[in-house]
Amino acid sequence: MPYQYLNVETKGPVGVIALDRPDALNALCTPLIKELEAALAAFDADDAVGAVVLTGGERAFAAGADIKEMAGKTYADCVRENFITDGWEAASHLRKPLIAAVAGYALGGGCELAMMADFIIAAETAKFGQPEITIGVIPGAGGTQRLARAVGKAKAMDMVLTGRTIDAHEAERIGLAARVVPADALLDEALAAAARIAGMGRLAALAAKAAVNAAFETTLAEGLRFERQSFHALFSTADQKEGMAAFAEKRKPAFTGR
Ligand code: DAK
Repeated sequence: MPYQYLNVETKGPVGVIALDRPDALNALCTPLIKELEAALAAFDADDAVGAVVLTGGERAFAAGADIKEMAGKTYADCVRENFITDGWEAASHLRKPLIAAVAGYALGGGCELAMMADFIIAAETAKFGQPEITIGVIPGAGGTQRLARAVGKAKAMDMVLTGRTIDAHEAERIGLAARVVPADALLDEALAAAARIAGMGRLAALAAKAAVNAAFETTLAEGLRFERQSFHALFSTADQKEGMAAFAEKRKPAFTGR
């Protein structure tokens, strides 16, 4: 499918989606979000893809939702049209592991989109922020919730109330980014991580993602129960037999995703 605002390709077992609206610093207009939803769904359904990388450009991962598109809306418009809700959660619903590779600005909806990924690899040039308060609103795509869970109340309040932007090293220090890498190594690092994940047993990777996500959605007791059941269930897979046999035989496992 041809995309206007995305570059989409596969590199081996990795699906790569690059936001491509450079004139507007990848501002996330409705048509872009619709395309993103379609591209993510296609990779989720593609058996040859084991993990997905979502990235932007050098100057911006995404500078937020499209302010010019939003500016004239009334409360009634937003409610009646369910404004910028459809499609926005697609990244958080992906079953396969998703890495956000962030260079430049990841602001507002851009930061929120990156946080929907399973982890963020940041270029040294990355700048994260939730500046919505500076334009008279608050984060609307999870910024008050996912950010607070990722970095805790103090840092989340600091960012959401002041709207200040943090750099890549602060993002890593506070737990928003998993790694910081030189800008010219960003895509290679993200692709290598995604390929490594895609090379694991597919069912184990899906289970691992679901189990970690459960930690943010359930009580500890329920999360531990979920983890235990998933762990036990993996003993019904060929990949568990293969992985453990390969370990004992001192060879690399040949996982089949079964
Ligand atoms: N929207 C529209 N256009 C944008 C944009 C944005 N968010 N960010 C940048 N642009 C455009 C600029 O208007 C400019 O376009 P032209 O004037 O050339 O036509 C072009 O990109 C280059 O930007 P600048 O000239 O401003 O470049 P600078 O280097 O001077 O500044 C900047 C870069 C990133 C600091 C600045 O552009 C900026 O402050 N941008 C806005 C950042 C921001 O406030 N972001 C938060 C937006 S609110 C929801 C889902 C999502 C959301 C809410 C609800 N639901 C599911 C309900 C999200 C809300 C938001 O993200």
